[in-house]
Amino acid sequence: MLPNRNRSAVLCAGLTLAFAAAVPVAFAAALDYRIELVGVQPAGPGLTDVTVRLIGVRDGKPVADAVIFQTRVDMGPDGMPTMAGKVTPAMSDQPGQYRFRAETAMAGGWALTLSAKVQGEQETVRGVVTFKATK
Ligand SMILES: [Cu+2]
Repeated sequence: MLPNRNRSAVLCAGLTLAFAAAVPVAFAAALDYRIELVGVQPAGPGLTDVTVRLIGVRDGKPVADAVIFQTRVDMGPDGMPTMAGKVTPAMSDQPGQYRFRAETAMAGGWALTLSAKVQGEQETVRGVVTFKATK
């Protein structure tokens, strides 16, 4: 049996190790994925279909089955960050690709911001793609 003093030293070392291991993993997750623009398609007056792809940076492979739980579209790229529209998820036929119908009331530069949960990763993956709406 260890004397009391040594015992707490061992406990401390254990905690430090746990933190050292946890922090790099948490930061690695968000950096390991990237959200890229695949295509932009006008979908009627004031509507634009935007397709993005989620890829693993290390292997360059598309990541399917991610849960995109937060979306925002606004005209930040054209200096109007408060001008926002509704974003509705749409069906995508390609694994690793995610499609959205965005309300784009004005022609010009828009930004689509996404937050995603990837299976098996604790950290939220966030990404922004910019695109031009024609109307
Ligand atoms: Cu605007």
